[in-house]
Amino acid sequence: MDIGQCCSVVGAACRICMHKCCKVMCCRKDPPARPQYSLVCLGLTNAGKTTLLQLLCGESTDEIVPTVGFSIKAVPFEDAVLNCKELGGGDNVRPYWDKYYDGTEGVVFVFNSACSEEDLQKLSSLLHSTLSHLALQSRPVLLLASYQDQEGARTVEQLTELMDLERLHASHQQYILQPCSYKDIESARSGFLRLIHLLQDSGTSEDNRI
Ligand SMILES: Nc1nc2c(ncn2[C@@H]2O[C@H](COP(=O)(O)OP(=O)(O)O)[C@@H](O)[C@H]2O)c(=O)[nH]1
Ligand SMILES: [Mg+2]
Repeated sequence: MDIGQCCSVVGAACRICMHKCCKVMCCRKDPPARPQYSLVCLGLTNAGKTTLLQLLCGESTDEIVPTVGFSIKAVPFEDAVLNCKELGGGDNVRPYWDKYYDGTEGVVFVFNSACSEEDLQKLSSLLHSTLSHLALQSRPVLLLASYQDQEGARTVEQLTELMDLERLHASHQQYILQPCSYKDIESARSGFLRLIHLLQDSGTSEDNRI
């Protein structure tokens, strides 16, 4: 084989290789789109909302400052991305919560499950009055009973009774009651996964894929 023939064989081999590489690159599929859902994350100041959302995102909680107004966090899960709008929980902010309900597909309500009896009664009233709003009535709800690391934290059975949660069933509101704490973030995560199933069943996010 002379030099000319040798060059044309090498050239042909290169062309075949390039063709194969291009084919592999063009046919590589994007990862499947994950639906995203818009949630409001509610609860009193110091309930642990920011802490839980940051831990779920794998972020440090060393420098958490009180949430002023609201903040939005995209929390990624395997099957969905939850855009959580955390609203400040102070007395001066709660009257304006309903201004932020537009487009809400689900609700996360975080509370201190080790609080005093009196505070729990107040929390219960706040929960029921909040969920009776027209924009939230038919939305699935995740109740995160946080502070389970504290002495006196209530169980699911105690909270169901003390917070009169059967009323939610009676009004056909789907809810999940999930005990957790900042030391047990996996429990919080499993609550969110159950919420994602409810959101998928309600099928609201079809046009919302990312
Ligand atoms: N013991 C305990 N403390 C918590 C828990 N979650 C949050 N905290 C603490 O409560 C304080 C307020 O938390 P933060 O996330 O800012 O509450 P937010 O106002 O609801 O956003 C912080 O000092 C947190 O470290 C928990 O599950 N157990
Ligand atoms: Mg906060």
